Amino acid sequence: MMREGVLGRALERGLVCVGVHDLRDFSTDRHRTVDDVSYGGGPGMVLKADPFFGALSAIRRQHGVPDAVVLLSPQGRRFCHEEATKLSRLSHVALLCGRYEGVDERVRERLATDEISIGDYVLSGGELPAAVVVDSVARLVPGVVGDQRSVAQDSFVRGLLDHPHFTRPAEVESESVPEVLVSGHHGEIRRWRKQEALKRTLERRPDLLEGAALDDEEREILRELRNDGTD
Ligand code: 9D3
Repeated sequence: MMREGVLGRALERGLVCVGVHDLRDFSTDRHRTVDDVSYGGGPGMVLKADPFFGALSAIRRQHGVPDAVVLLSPQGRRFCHEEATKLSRLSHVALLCGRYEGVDERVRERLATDEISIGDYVLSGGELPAAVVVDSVARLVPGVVGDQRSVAQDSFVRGLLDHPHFTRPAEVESESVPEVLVSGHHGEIRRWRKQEALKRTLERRPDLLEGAALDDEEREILRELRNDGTD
């Protein structure tokens, strides 16, 4: 997955580097066991601490001490763009993935510097969340995304959802492109996009508006949208 697209090109160009380590390679028995029953009983297996300590030692030996060791877990704080930005400024981040019912608490206590969840839904392990973190962080590394304007315009940077996008042909299934976009009036186009972005954000993600950095025009449009019908 990571070898495709923007991240794939970044890996090829050496702008970012991702290493994957199999915990089983750091197990200490001939069955390559990485899990065990839970102290205190209960269903489900728990990932043993030892393979994590072994893996981290190998990583430190090969690449030096990481600047952050992030445990992906449902108990972590919610991953967000700001978090991605912080991680993108570090040169070496280790991501620890859990499986089964959980990870031995000593991993959290002794190895992790951060604990992150990607959202309130249950996955079967931390590997997909780790890939999500890698993708979002890599995009923020200078040079990875060709046009830095795309990065700057991203919804969660601005605190607004995107406006609608259209490309050719002008008509699809009898649906035509909004007139304003083909009018050539750049001022009107800018205002329309702001209005659509604000409309969507107000409807779908009003929580984002709390932290949004709005300009004067956007604040005025928002006032209009909120008053719609009342004056
Ligand atoms: C029964 C309690 N569950 C915890 C909420 C058990 C459990 C569910 C899923 C234990 C581990 C997992 C595996 N998930 C992850 O490791 C995980 C995860 C996720 O499931 N959702 C969102 N983000 C993440 S980051 C790591």
